[in-house]
Amino acid sequence: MKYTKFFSAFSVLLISFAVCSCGSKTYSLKDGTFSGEGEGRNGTVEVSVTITGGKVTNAEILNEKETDGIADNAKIQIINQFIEEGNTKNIDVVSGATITSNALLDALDAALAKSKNENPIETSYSDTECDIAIIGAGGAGLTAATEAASKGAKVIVLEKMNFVGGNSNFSTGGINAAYTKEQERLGIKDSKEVFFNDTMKGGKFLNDPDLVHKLVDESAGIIEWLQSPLIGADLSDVGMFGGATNKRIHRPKGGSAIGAHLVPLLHKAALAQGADIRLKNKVIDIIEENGNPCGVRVSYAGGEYTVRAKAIIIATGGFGANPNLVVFYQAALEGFGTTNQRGATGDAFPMVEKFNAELVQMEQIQTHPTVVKGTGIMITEAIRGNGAILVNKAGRRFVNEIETRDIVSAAILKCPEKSAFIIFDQKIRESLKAVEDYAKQGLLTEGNTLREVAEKTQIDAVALEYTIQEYNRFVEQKKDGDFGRNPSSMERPISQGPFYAIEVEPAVHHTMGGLKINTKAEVINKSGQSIPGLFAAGEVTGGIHGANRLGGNAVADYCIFGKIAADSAIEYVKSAQ
Ligand code: MEZ
Repeated sequence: MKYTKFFSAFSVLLISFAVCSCGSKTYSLKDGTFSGEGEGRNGTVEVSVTITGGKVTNAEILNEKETDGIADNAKIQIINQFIEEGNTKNIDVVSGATITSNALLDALDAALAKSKNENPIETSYSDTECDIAIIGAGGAGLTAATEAASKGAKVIVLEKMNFVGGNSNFSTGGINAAYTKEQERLGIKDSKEVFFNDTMKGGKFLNDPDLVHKLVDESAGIIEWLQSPLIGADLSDVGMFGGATNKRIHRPKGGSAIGAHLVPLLHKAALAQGADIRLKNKVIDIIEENGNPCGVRVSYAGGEYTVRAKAIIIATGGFGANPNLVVFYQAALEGFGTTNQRGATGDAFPMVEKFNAELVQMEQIQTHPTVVKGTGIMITEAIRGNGAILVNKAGRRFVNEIETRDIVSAAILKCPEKSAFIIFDQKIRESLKAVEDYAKQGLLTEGNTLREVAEKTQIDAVALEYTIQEYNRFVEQKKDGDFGRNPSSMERPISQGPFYAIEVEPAVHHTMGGLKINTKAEVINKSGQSIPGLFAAGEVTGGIHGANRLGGNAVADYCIFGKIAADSAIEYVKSAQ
């Protein structure tokens, strides 16, 4: 009797435990329903996974706040594939929904891990050394990692989030560059001088002119570097953007979003060159020896460890997702939404206090004027550059739509609803592939006629029809009689249905202040000297954009100064040997 009981219990155990190989992890699965969590764009994603007979038989999302559209596709695709395959090994992130996909994969892995018989074999880290430690795997960090590793440096990249790319994942418009081969091929006349002047004017001349000269001088070269076989980017489409005199924003063919194109390429290139990229590894301190930086202290799920490094590059991004810090520096931004990913919290600033690092222009915080009301989803300026207009609820234009972001944002905030509508037609939609992502996310209000769009959005229909008629006349005359808009952004009338509207409002987009650097991307202290072995690039730095960044200059900034930071760090490492 005793033995019978033992054997039946044993056979149940045999049935309900099975071995599942999940990537590098090996699980023995136990029957039951297990929950797991991952961090998504808007908060925690919680899933449950049911194991029956040692196999995954069901998976469900219990809680999540991710946006609709592409995120929904990602959810359905990933859950279905997971149920089919029983693990996350071969599941790719869904393009355009990287953060949601990673959150879901993390949550599924966490649930699977709970059903395991033995601990999954997690990567564990211990004290180590390298030539260059890079803090942050956003655009600047990945660029620096690719450059440094391609030149033979031993590079470790520490990223606190569960995904690479940071805010660069969401960059849509493109990368500014002047006097490029692509402009020449397309017959666009531009010059470094005009690019410099546009950037300084856009920044209200608060920009550091040396840094702007560097940005402009290196811009054509960075396009070639990004297009080289090392990265393999497509930047063949050149468009018009706010505050620019000439068409100079470079983007993939057809005007698709640059972030979704460039981030995976940079990630792949950095890995191919041998950079060691560690996700969910948060730098909690920069350590010092004789008063100089000599490494970083890192915290991860398994504990803490130290990476001693000959040089350190700070590429932690801005602080647009830290409302307390935003309001501390700009009280007027209380209550504003943000386009930023959750990790953009300005973690580096307290870590560099002990080195007396200088912070500049922290109060210069940019709002992006066209962010879908109540979400953080930015609608690229490129759509206005390609011909869309802005109207208020009364159906009237109220600003030169491709003015700089500060001016357009202020004009929208003066509208009674503090929001406005982007209006465009089928031809403009077809001119910019990025719009298809908005359509997939269900962000477009569509009508066969302008009147239908007006009815659906409660815009004054008669006024809207008149506004569009007037605007189309301006397009024909190549002269905006109302607001003096640059004719290069008025190449398409709004005349071919279906017509579209998106309601938008300004939201925090780019924090232009940060660590003071020089043209070698060396971090400067309060006495004006460079801090030995400490470099910085991207949105964590301040001074390049002055009071207002031009659209397309963030990608230029992170690529150019990310690459410079890597080159300077390598030089420093060599000279210190
Ligand atoms: O540089 C940017 O912030 C940018 C290009 C944004 C956009 O409107 O697409």
